[in-house]
Amino acid sequence: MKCKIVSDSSSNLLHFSGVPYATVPLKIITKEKEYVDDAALDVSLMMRELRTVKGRTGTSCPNVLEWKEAMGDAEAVFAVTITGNLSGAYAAAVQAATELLEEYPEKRICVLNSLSTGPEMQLIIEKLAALIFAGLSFDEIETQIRAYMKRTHLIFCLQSLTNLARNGRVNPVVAKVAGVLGIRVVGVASAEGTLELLHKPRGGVKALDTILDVMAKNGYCGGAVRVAHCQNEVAANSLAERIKARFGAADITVVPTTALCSFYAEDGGLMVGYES
Ligand code: X90
Repeated sequence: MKCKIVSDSSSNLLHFSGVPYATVPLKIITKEKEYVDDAALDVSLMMRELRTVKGRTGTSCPNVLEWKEAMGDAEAVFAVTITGNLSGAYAAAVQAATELLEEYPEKRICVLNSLSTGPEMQLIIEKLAALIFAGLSFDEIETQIRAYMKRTHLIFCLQSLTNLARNGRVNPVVAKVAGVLGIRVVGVASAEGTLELLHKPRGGVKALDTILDVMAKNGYCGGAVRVAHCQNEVAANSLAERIKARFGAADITVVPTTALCSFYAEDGGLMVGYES
């Protein structure tokens, strides 16, 4: 059975080689314009333009048809979505799978709610690719990936919560306190797939140490790490070096965020997916 992986663009992974792969884009919406989170978009230009935009800005998730198109050409599909507690992307993917299976009952489709986003989705996608490559059956892959997802986590450090708060994705009172004081926040994807804010480290270096401490406390001991950064490659690389030095970790990669994660993580934001 030929397996395809489909994810939404919040994975920051618009291309993936070795297995059939596609992303469905989320969109950033302003009064004048819609930015589609695909490979054609210039993310730094979008971020510059958003600074001067007046009025509301928001996002929208892929619809059922978009998921169906991405899933439809494959015999077997694993779809990985952003947390269903902050986005409609998961519900739309489930609906797409239901409709496709009614039309083509011989297909196999498994929709995985990451309860997270960004680099934690990246870890899940990479593991899926390895399981597919190893030639496991669809059911074995599903069992193994669900077990793996219990060992993956997301921690983030953001310099602004403005877009998350304005779009109702984080408690507005908490966001206001952090935002008004211009404070960095370190938080994690909670078990329910929502934002949980943990610390307000003072200074960039302190923030990196806080990330390492939280990872260690949460069972990290040298496994794979995926870092995504919004226009902050210097901090992302410095974080990667610190993780290598402290935990002797070898498998660490750094990528820039694409549009959706850039919009919510904002300039300077770091997102870290890791294994426990
Ligand atoms: O459906 C939509 O319009 C998309 C909504 C996305 C909302 C949240 C995106 C967060 C991106 C921020 C730091 C990580 C948060 C982890 C939460 C589980 C990046």
